Formats: sequence, C-alpha cells, structure tokens
Amino acid sequence: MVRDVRSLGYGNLTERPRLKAIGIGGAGCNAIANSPFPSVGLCSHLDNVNGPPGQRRLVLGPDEHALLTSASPRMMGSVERAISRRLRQEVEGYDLIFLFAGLGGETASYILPGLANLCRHLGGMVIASVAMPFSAEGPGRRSTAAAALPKLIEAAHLTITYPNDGLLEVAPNLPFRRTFKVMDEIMKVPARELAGVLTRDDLRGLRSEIGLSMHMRMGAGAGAGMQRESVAVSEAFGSPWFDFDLKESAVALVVISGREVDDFSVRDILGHVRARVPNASILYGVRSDASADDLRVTVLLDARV
Ligand SMILES: Nc1nc2c(ncn2[C@@H]2O[C@H](COP(=O)(O)OP(=O)(O)OP(=O)(O)O)[C@@H](O)[C@H]2O)c(=O)[nH]1
Ligand SMILES: [Mg+2]
Repeated sequence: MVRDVRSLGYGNLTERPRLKAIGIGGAGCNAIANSPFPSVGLCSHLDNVNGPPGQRRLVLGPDEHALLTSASPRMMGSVERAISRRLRQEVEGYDLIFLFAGLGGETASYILPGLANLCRHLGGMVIASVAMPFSAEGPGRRSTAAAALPKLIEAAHLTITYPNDGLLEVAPNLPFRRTFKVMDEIMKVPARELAGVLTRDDLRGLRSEIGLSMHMRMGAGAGAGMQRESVAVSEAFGSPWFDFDLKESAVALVVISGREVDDFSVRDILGHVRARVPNASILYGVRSDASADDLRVTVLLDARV
C-alpha cells in the first residue's frame, strides 16, 4: 500500500450515506441506546425483557438464529430468500451499517458473522464494533469470543475490537456494570465521527482501499489551549487498544473535530500522527462541531494483533 495522506469528504458533500446501527445481543442493544442514527436491536427473548426501555428491537426466532449461525458467504443468496422480511427490511437500502455487540455470549457470537455477510450481500458497507470479554469473565466466554472474531473480521469490511481488559487502564476499580456503560459510549465514537465526514463517494473509495476484512483498533483524545493538537494526538495514541507495533500499521483513519478547526491544526495533527505511524496511509476527515469546547482526534489503526 502506498504511504500517503489523503483527505476524506470526496464528491458531493451533501450526499451522505444512509446509516443504520444494529445492536446484537444484550451488549449490542445497550450500546445502541441513544444512537444518533436509526437503530434496531436484534436479541433473544431474555435480552428483550432486560434491554433498555423504549428501544426498537426484533426478538430473533430460532429459525433466524439458526440460519444466521450457519450462514456462509456462498449461501447468502438462499439466506437472503429465507430470512424473514422484517429482518431484511432492517438492512436493505442502507449504505453504511454499524453492527454493535459484545462477543462471548450465545447470541451475538454465533450470529454476527452471518449477519455481517448478509448486510454486505445486500449492498452496505459493514463496520462492526465489538467488545471482547474481560479476562475475569472466564475462559468459556473468552474462547467463544476468540472463535467468533476471525469469522466476523472475514465477513465485515471493517471490524473494530475493544478488549474489555483495556478499560481497566482507563477506568480502574469500577464494577463491571459501570464499565460496560463506559464501553457503550466508547464504541459509539467511531460511528459518530465517521458519520460526520464520510460521503457516498468516500464509501466507494474506502471499500476499494481497505477492501474486506480489516481489523482496526481505536484511540480518541481531546485537547484544549496552546498545545491542543499534540495533546489530543498523544491522548488518542495512549489508547489501551494500541497494544501492537504501530510501525506495522498500514492504514490510519483520522477524524478531527472541533468548533473551529483550521488548516494549521489539521497539518499539525497529521504531522503528529505520521510520526507515530510512519508506514501507514493516512485517510483523514475534518468535522465541525459547534458544541465542542475542545479539539477531538479519533484515530483508527489497522491492528496487527
Ligand atoms: N459494552 C457492553 N458490554 C457488555 C454488556 N453486557 C455484557 N457485555 C459484554 O458482552 C459480552 C457478551 O454478553 P451479551 O451481550 O449479554 O451476550 P449475548 O450476545 O446477548 O448472548 P447471550 O446473552 O448469551 O444470549 C459479555 O461477555 C461482556 O463482556 C453491556 O451492557 N455493554
Ligand atoms: Mg445476552
């Protein structure tokens, strides 16, 4: 891959992709609560009872669960015919589909790869955001998650993983329930930031550039005052999930957002990013956010883990 720096926001800026967020399983339904775009939860009966109130959810029947669990890419034509109309309607016609889940349980771990394949087959770009279980949750959950992840990465265009153990560095000593809430918010960051910069033309470019099956990790930082650019980039690269050799990273997606972002700030930020990922192609977008007090930098790196 060519090591270059390229701006997102191509083509007609008013042509934004149609976005949909789908939360799968208990964690996924919690993660899409307060989603800034249209969303739906897919879950078991039990998670439907316990899920956030007032949320649109589809309770998966055993047939749909079994079909998605066993679905391979070659079978997608027949899966599409067999899948219920209500499920197909949730994904058909959307350009960019964000899937949210925690791996390790019995629902999302089994159906997510098939669902990602189906979304892709129906034409959308598929970005999956998944939390990986805490070590303390035990080997059973960890091995279920580890078995599901490669299948998901293969099926989605882009999979962003968040090992929960990383949260112990960011928010130590919190009970699990509270850390899950923190994670629900963190997982929404790339969706919100990317949605603010991507055009339909970008999606086409991204799909050919990153192709299929990219595994990424995220870091996010904020800065205010004189050195806000370097502070924000340092904080982003302090991410507990950048735990691999960054020199190996071949793609960096960077979204810069703030109330007033000027050309100087953008070049400064990109310089700080380049120093940390010397071998990556950098794709960046700038988003103006009138509500922001400071400068925010969100970085997604292809993860060599
Ligand atoms: N971010 C987040 N993660 C959670 C939450 N609840 C559980 N998790 C994590 O997600 C993993 C999967 O849990 P669930 O989402 O309940 O699993 P599921 O897909 O619903 O599967 P079953 O409940 O077994 O049917 C857990 O092992 C936790 O690591 C949550 O509310 N938010
Ligand atoms: Mg559950």
